[in-house]
Amino acid sequence: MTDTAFKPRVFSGIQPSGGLTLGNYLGAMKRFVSMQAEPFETIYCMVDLHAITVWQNPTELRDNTRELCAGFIASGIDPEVSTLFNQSQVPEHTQLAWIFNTVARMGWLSRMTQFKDKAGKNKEAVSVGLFAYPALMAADILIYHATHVPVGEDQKQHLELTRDIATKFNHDYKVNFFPITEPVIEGAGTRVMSLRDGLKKMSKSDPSDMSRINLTDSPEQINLKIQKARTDSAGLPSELSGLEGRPEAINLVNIYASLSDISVERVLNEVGGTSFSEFKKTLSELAVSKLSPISKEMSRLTKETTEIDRILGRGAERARAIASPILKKTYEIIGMIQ
Ligand code: AQP
Repeated sequence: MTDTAFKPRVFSGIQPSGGLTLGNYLGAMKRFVSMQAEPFETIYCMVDLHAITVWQNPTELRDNTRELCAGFIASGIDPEVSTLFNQSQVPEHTQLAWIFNTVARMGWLSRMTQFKDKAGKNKEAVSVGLFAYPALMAADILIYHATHVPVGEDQKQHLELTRDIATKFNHDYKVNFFPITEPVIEGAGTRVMSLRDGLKKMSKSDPSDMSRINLTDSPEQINLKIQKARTDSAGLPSELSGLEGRPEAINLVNIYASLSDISVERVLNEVGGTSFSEFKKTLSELAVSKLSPISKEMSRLTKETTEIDRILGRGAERARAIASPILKKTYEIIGMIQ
């Protein structure tokens, strides 16, 4: 249930940790664009401080941040309407994160599956930042008193932790200061899977480039990746029940539904009975028609570095105007002399 004591405000972020994938686009970006309307105020961030929880080459980080900003705008985020900025220009994020490091419990963070997946067997060697990542994410959201956070399915657990941190802070200091944020995880695009393995998330860090569609891929590359996408030997069913236990088939149908803004049921209604090779051809055409204009615009804007930096600087000023009084009030609640 939405916390009605707070003004409807959307926050979400993406790491500038390498090229954007179709997963980022359908699970995040496309949905960010659709929330850019009344009653919401929208704040979107390039979370560069999250990206450095694993090693980033400085030149690439700078380029990736600008490319990501171009990707936001090319996908339809209007920097005049939404506040668009990079995290490290707004120090209030890390200031509140420190406070949340004292609110979150070790046990809570130890249960985060993303940490377990990323650290693997190497827990002793990963950065402290990778472990504390969800406390910074909670600060990113709550420093704006955001009420809604559109994310992909993979971020659900981090959002629950954000709610736990807000609840504990409000309880410990006997206030109703931080909203209990609502995750917005809806539609067919919230869990886009690898094109090579229907049980694995499509991810920018997957070693196989054939596993994902990048927003910078050419029409030929998109076409090739979809043609080579793993499928099973049965054809497409007309009913949802026919997709059970077929992760690769579900994935392609979900991608089609999300790209064309129709329900999975309607997709099956239209394509049920056809072969995968036919369906892949239609899906390729759809993907190219939706992604190519974004890709072209993104590559044009990426070269406009002065303009991108100006947009990010202006966005950071707007973000700080909201974040700064919330941080000041947080310090007051805690008992810090300012
Ligand atoms: N495959 C996906 N399906 C749906 N949504 C996805 N998102 C990411 N992958 C998928 C959503 O994109 C937003 C930003 O994610 P991120 O780049 O900040 O981090 P991530 O989730 O760790 O993405 P990657 O591609 O897997 O990055 P790496 O490989 O660097 O770890 C989030 O809302 C996420 O849910």
